[in-house]
This record gives sequence, structure tokens and C-alpha cells, in this order.
Amino acid sequence: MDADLLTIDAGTALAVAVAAGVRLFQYRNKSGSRKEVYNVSHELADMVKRSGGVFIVNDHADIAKAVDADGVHLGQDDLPIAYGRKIMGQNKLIGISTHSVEQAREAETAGADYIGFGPLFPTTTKETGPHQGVERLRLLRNAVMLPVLAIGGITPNNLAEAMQAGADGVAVISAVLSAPDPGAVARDLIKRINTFGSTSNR
Ligand code: TZP
Ligand code: MG
Repeated sequence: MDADLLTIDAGTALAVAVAAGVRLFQYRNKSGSRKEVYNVSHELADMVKRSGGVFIVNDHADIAKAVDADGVHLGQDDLPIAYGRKIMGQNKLIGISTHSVEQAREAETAGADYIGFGPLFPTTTKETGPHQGVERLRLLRNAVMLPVLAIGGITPNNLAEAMQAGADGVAVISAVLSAPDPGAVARDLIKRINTFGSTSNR
């Protein structure tokens, strides 16, 4: 869930996603104050807990820990994994954004719980370099044991390409949040994901 793409409040958007069957949430807020990130994360963490889902805070390990989130998601320019682990403890999830096989291997060695890989397809949600494409996803999938979540430009129409290249799941922002009916798109994505068995090499 990206704060800058929300047209309704985060709690309402989350309730729509929960009703649609989404079980894994990440709160991403690049523009708000840390106080705002904390307050919204607190609210969302409680809601996700009640729904039985998994809640991850982007960027801020201290906030993730403070609201008892299930984990934190760190980028290549965020805290090193070892320090994130110190804050989060052994029982929480640490996800790492990666953009190459080398970064994915490094994250695995350092003790990440899952890897994000992207941008898989072109996206305007984040300023990135060129998109990675499915062939690079396939290489990365075969280089690590960790679950790999593909991100970037994923829609119901291209989701199959990501899954066929070996993604264990996908992270989607704009295709859901910018849709006239976010719940319908989320349901469509889930229905399509469920047609794929686990492709992980774990
Ligand atoms: N990291 C790589 S692409 C991206 C992030 C956070 C944004 C993806 O958003 P969208 O809107 O699903 O293309
Ligand atoms: Mg980050």
C-alpha cells in the first residue's frame, strides 16, 4: 500500500483488500513524517493482525518493531540486514529489495527471509532504472533458495509471465490502488495467482 497513491484513507483501502482476500501487506510511505508513518502503521498493524494477515513496514525497522509488525522491508540503501535483524529479532521477517543476482545472493547470505525483485516491468510508481524483465527474474530465481516476490508494473494481464518465470508471489501497487474498483482487481490477481503451484526451489 503506497501512501502517495492512496485516494482513500489507508485503513479503508486495507479493509477493501482484506475483503478481497489479500493476506500480505506492506505499508510504503516515502513522503510523510515518521510520526505519520508510525501512526498509520500502528492502525494498519492492528487491522492486519485481526484479519490474520501479515504486515510489513517499508524502510523503518524501528517503526516496524514499535508497532509489532510482522516484518520490515529494506532496500539496498536502507539499514544493513544485520542491523535490521538486531532491531527486529529472529522471529520477524526481513525482506530485501534486489536488482541483481549478486544482491539476491548477498541478501540470502546475510539472513533475509524473502527477496523482492524489480522493477519487473515498466512502472511510474518509483523512479528506477530500466526494468529487469522476466529472463533476469528466471536467473535470479535459480540462484537463490529464498522466496522471490516480483514487483513493478504487474497487472492481471502480465502476472502469468512473472509466475512462469519463477516468482513465488507478486507485489502490486498501482494496478490495485489506481483502479476504479481496487477490490475487483485484487480478487482477479488472487484468482490468477492461485492457478499456479509453488515454483520455488526451496
Ligand atoms: N520497487 C520496484 S518497482 C516498485 C517498487 C517499490 C513500484 C511498483 O509499483 P507498481 O505501481 O505496482 O508498478
Ligand atoms: Mg527502502
